[in-house]
Amino acid sequence: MTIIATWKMALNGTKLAREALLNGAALEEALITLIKDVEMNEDFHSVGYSGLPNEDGVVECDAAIMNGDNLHFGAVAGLRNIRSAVSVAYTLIDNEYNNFLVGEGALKHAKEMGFKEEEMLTDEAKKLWLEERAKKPKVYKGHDTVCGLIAEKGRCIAATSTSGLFMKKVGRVGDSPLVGPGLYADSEVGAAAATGVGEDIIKGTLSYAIVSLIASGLSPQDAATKSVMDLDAKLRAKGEEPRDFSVIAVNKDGAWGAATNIAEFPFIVSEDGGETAMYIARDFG
Ligand code: SD4
Repeated sequence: MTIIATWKMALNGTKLAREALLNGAALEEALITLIKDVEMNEDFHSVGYSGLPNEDGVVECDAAIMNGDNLHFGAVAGLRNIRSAVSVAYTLIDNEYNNFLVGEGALKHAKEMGFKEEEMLTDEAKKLWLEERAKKPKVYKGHDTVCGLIAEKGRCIAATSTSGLFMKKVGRVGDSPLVGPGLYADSEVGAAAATGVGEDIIKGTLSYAIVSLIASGLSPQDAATKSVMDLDAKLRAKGEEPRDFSVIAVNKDGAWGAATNIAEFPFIVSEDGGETAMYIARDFG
């Protein structure tokens, strides 16, 4: 059993997911436990409750979950007033249609499913928004998405959750809820997920690129490194300065990898059911 998740903020959630799996929980339940732990924590300003808001001061969340057994997925984008966007995404996963809901429709569905509407903007996040708004020009700050992958007994699943870029336009959607760029899982191969500037991650369909490379015979580490290097090089070749992107990957046997084009990308792993540990990827490695 391998669990891998992005950023230091996923440490506690990964521990909870590991315990859940060791106690016999389904993979989906364990992964949602991981993501939810970050969504609910008001100390983390880039995911769920207390996320940093859009330019109008409203928290809008994106999330998705994908089951590699049947390629089913559920996703929401621009979801307001609900603490756990990934839990809402999960309610859509086995639909034949309507797997991806946005904005008003996503909120309407969440309420129909019994989720409680709550204010997502904390006093601290509001203070940061007011400070940022007072500055000109507005800038996008570094912003971390929680992504988690689990591979166990021939099953691979992936999930993501984010409040997106601080000061984004109302309705802006990044890569995180998009199957292909933000996450991908295929139990015959492996799974991958990405964090960083969605506009660049989308250009490289990064998570699907990694899973395709694993399918062609690369290890998760080599696939992660190659996909990040290739996208970085491609953007430069086209005259663009690449923004930040980092990825995690796992194959169906539980081998894992991670890569980044920034100085340091911390991520969390629990391998073979063992204790969780933090690692740091650097320089595409
Ligand atoms: C987005 N990819 O909305 C997200 C933000 C993120 O690390 O992951 N930051 O573009």
